[in-house]
Amino acid sequence: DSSDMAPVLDYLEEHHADPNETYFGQAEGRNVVFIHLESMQQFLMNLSLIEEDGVQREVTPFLNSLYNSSDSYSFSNFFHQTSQGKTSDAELLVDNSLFGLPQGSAFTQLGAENILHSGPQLLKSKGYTSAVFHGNVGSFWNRDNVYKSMGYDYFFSSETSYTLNEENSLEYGLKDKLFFQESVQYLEKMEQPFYSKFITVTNHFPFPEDELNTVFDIPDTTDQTINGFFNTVHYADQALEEFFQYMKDAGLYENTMFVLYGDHYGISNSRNRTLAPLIGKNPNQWNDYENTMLQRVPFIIHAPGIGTGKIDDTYGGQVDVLPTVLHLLGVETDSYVQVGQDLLSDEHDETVVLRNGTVITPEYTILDNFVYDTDSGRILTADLDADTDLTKEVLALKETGQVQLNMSDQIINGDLLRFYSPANFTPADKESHSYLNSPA
Ligand code: GP9
Ligand code: MN
Repeated sequence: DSSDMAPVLDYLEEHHADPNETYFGQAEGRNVVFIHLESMQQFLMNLSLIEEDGVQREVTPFLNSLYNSSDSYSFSNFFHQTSQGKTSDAELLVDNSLFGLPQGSAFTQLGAENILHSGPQLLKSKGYTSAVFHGNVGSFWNRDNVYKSMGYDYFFSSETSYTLNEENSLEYGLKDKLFFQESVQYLEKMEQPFYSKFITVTNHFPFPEDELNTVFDIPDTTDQTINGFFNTVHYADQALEEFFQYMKDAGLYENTMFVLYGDHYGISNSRNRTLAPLIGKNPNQWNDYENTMLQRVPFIIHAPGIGTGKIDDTYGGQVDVLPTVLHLLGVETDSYVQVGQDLLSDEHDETVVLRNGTVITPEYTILDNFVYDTDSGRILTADLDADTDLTKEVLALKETGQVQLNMSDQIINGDLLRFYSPANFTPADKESHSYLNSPA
């Protein structure tokens, strides 16, 4: 009930990271374009492979150009925090600064009746309109219901805006290049500033070989899934480059802040040993520490013209995206219920918790009873019951992670946002959207 909200608010007051003056409001008034990069992992950044013709080529040349740009805040130690809800968990994390649930998908359990304080709804009072673009059926992951609670004004899906057929689509929807090409006409007509999200699909397991996609002479491992992955990743990178060109042609590029994130791993742990040599790792020294390190995903905020960009090695995760973005837009977050922290804040705590309870800091990687040195992978202890300075420190970090997860779970499970409303906030008007009449 409503009294459950008090401890959450106490936690948030203590946990809040104040914005850094240097970055606060740097992108004020800009459009925001989130790009949900299906199954993209951080090891792809600046990775080159030798193709069949013997020439060394970058797998993601366009993403790399964004990653290395002085107009980008790029993060090299950024982790996905998803679980069984996969894509939908990543969406929940990014739009709400709340975790998905330990089991199942929060999206499918949530309904249009839940109260959420999501990015699109919070920004309404700042004059933002909002939209999601996804070349698949709107009911997948219960999106058509949950987006109403999140306050999205428009949802462009295959029901409203894209015609799918055998040639133009794969298992999870419209191929990325066609998806971006068709989407810009709708984006152009939206009132500015807008908060929008593009959910890509082509780089999805099983990473199918396809006429349209065969563009990279794929590495020839014994695992077709890995080979295919590099192929669809490369295709997605080209699609992205085309999208940026459409944005320039539409005159929308300069005044937009692009927020790109990988949603979760594409290559599962059972395949990582085969992947290892391609990314400069030793397959014979493979363990859960190595698997955990591969849960890094790209996170790039690209704001044309800012010039103060950097590759930031701060440790963080998807739960930190919304406060980071809001602060760049010049929106204070101290009265909002967000369990993440601005990654650009000096007060940001570099204790990252994954949904399974694994904790990663710049110093320690804590997996069950094992503590590894994060840089080297050396085991520091295999016994958390031993009473040492190290175990005391590590247990406290584990607790920090657990509390963050618990707070988030309490908010979702108790629908606690019913009992608290930040200043200037009006809950989403769910009746006003059918999502069948998105602007054409
Ligand atoms: C489907 C797509 C796939 O609409 O977003 O999601 P995933 O399988 O990655 O959760
Ligand atoms: Mn996904």
